[in-house]
Amino acid sequence: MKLLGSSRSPYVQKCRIALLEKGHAFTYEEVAPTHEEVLAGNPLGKIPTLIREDGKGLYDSSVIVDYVDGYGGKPTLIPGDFEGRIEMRRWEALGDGIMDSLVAIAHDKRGAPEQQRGAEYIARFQRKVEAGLAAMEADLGDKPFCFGAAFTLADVACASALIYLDRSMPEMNWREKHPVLAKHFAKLQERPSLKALG
Ligand SMILES: N[C@@H](CCC(=O)N[C@@H](CS)C(=O)NCC(=O)O)C(=O)O
Repeated sequence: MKLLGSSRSPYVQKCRIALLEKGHAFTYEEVAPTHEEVLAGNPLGKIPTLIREDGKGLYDSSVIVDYVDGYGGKPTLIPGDFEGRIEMRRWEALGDGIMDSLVAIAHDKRGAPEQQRGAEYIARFQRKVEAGLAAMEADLGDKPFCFGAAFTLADVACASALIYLDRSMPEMNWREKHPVLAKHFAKLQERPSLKALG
């Protein structure tokens, strides 16, 4: 299978972590959302787009992670039981929501001055990031992983959000306020999948 995307996109990094953790053979191509292969595989013209072995295109990151997990191999990212699956999806929504807020902030800051929506707009999304991190910190508690006793999609979601947070808002200094999360992230960063992202 082939993953199309850019390492600047947190949703792409999320899929790369899932693929690397599962150990599936895949190629990765750095392309823009406007690339013809993306448009051929995804009518919405977005990255990440996954091209399956049979040529079918898959999107978005949530569906790609589901596919990658169901394709076989270990670790199991999405537990089969109802409560476990719902918890996974909630963690994923939390991670995606933090990334969505950071993307909104980054887009606004990059825009032309006359298009920028200003301090109150940025502060609104910053509050979502803060609240999302606080929820992650509380949910993690004293557990060895975000959900249960093993690495799952919850940890993929947590890691991809924190990688992008460090990249897009290094000035935020979130580790002081969220020491439990900081410790867990440091542990996740030692995993070969995260190291392989470069
Ligand atoms: N919810 C989607 C978000 C994907 C997304 O917004 N990707 C951005 C890059 S970070 C993109 O391709 N934007 C191009 C566009 O919307 O035209 C996912 O989880 O895959």
